[in-house]
Amino acid sequence: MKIMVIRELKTIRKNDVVKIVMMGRPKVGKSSICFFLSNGYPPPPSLHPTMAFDLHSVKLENQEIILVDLSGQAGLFVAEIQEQFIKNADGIMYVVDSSEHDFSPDAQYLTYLDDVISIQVPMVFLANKQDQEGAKPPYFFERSILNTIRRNYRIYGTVAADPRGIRSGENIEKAFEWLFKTIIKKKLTSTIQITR
Ligand SMILES: Nc1nc2c(ncn2[C@@H]2O[C@H](COP(=O)(O)OP(=O)(O)OP(=O)(O)O)[C@@H](O)[C@H]2O)c(=O)[nH]1
Ligand SMILES: [Mg+2]
Repeated sequence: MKIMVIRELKTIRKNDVVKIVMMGRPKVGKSSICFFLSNGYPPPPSLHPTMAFDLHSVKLENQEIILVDLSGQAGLFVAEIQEQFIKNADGIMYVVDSSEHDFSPDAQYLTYLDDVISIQVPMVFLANKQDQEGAKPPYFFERSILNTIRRNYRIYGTVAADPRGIRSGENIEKAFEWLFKTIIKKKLTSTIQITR
């Protein structure tokens, strides 16, 4: 019996663009996170709200990754093109503003995700704006809106753009790396061929 892993690994690394979709309500920090990941430093405070979507390219371990930054304005009523991005995603980054009070729209959003995209697709949940007063810690989300999630997920408390410039970038790369590695591992296991 021969397990053809190495050849498959090379194939994945060379040809497959990994597609990650950023989701969440308006102004939670999705574009700031994309900016940080593509540039390595925080964005200027004057970021404009995203219209429909933006695409960013990031390289990690020689692998090209496309970040699809969806506008939060549409909420659950995403246009067809946005839904196509969601359906074709290899991984999801879901972002919340941890200092908000009501997260029921996010719970609704996550249920919608379960309807649209296979639960095999991993998700990283970013409890962003941890620098703000009253920000809920990651375990708050674990106990409230994430306790029914069946997909493989991790949660990170993050700071994309601290106005004081002290904590900007906190946990962003760590969260991204977890998602990337989980996607690659999943791609590998689904392409492993066993021959006799
Ligand atoms: N205090 C604080 N502010 C942040 C953080 N991340 C982003 N912001 C600010 O939040 C505002 C909105 O950020 P965006 O990145 O544009 O949010 P978005 O989710 O892309 O918003 P839409 O495109 O409208 O969906 C900006 O003023 C950012 O500077 C953070 O971690 N802490
Ligand atoms: Mg945006």
